[in-house]
Amino acid sequence: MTISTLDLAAETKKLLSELGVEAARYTGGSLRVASPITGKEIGLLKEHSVADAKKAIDEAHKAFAEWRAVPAPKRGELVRLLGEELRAAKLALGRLVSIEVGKITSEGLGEVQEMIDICDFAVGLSRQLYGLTIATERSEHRMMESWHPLGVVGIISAFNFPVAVWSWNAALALVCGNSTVWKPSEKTPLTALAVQALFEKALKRFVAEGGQAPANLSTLLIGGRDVGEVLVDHPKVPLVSATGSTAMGRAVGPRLSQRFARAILELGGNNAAIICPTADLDLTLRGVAFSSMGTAGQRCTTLRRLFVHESVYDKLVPRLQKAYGSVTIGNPLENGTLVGPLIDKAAFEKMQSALSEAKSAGGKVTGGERVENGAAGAFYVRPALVEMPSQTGPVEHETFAPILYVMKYTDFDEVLKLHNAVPQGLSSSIFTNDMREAETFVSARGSDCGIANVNLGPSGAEIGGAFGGEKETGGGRESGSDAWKAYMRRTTNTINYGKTLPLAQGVKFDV
Ligand code: UN1
Repeated sequence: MTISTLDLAAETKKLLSELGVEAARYTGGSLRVASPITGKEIGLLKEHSVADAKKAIDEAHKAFAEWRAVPAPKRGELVRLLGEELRAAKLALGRLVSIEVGKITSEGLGEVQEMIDICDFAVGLSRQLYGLTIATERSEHRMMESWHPLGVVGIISAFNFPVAVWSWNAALALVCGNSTVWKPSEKTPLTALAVQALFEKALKRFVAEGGQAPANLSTLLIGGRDVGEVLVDHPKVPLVSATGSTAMGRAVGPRLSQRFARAILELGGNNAAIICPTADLDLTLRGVAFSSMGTAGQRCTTLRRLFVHESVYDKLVPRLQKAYGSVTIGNPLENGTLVGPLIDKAAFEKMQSALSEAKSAGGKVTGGERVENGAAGAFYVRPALVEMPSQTGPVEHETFAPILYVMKYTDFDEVLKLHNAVPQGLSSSIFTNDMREAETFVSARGSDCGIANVNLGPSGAEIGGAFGGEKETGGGRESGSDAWKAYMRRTTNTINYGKTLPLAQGVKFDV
């Protein structure tokens, strides 16, 4: 079937109904959603007002007051049920992600798998919210830390991982005893409606099984910037986790710190890979191809800068050019497609202007042109490989599109400096079989990013590790490891079980 004859509005309707969303939620509203696959409308959503957003936060705050009293392993049971709902809905939700974002089928399903994985992780965590017991200098005293629920957690997510990023935050926030209020991207609210319906289903089962859960534990706000701003400025929201551009983070960060609220910021990346003389070039080719062209270059972790040692440059770069020239671009719902559409026209225009800047800076561009396939409002492109004489101009910025800037290097220490010389610090990788290079790259004087990999690309992280980056990437950490601590407040408790009152530091104060 050609793209222009696909009826995605009908399929979206069918999927949403299967996922438990009523048609009234996505018809007759003012927020128009189009599928990037066809460029055609698939939903018209009703938007929440600023007043609705304030009310939702007040309600969420009441829910928090009850939920924090439920024992953490019981809270975990709700997240376990959410994981079960997601397992049962994986095919439908994965397909909806593909339709709304334009991801290829395996990536749409992979996004839902990422949600299931974080639910499993959070369930285990619900019995492991440990504090320390610390040696005290006073006799007959005990000192310990406790971790307590924090409050309403605001979640602002981007179009490119429209549901997984919610789950990284919500699964942890919920087992940690918080309520959540979610504002998804205006470009991808349909998948958010579906996830909300699945959450409500899990909640119903939880209550039917005798679980204690308040209403409004997890709520969804559909709307634009004004609604997001309510989350950012509201005194009853002690933590906002926001994923998006560095420009967004620059606006959100200071507003949160102004009122001493916490921020988890996941902002732009400008991720690089260094290809060393001993790299396994077959493996490198596959790692680079997936990281740079996968998801049509629209991951925060997408590979955007490639430094290739001069001794392997002429072996690797022609092979990469061949892969760029032959990769299957088109309908992401079809088997065999590897590169789907860009999210919209604005993304296409930004890509074109980055490419013309690169040309003016001396770049040699292969690919990057629009691939026409009869769908006027959809934007398919051939991924672009740009050989650059140096790291200048557009190479220093994140363009959310499949552009890979390739640069030749000679000296390892020099390339490490170049690697770290951009303002962003999300993800990074090195391809080498030289143990000194590999270890140096992951050492303190190596990559300055939050994620540093050896012999795999910078994208496609699993949920068990903490996810996030440094510098203009914002410093936040989500998902695995001890990222849960950001969703709780720590108290230090000292308990005197003796009959005297020794003071710390030997202070005497006898009255
Ligand atoms: C993002 O692009 O916002 O590591 C997140 C990855 C995915 C998550 C990306 N697991 O590429």
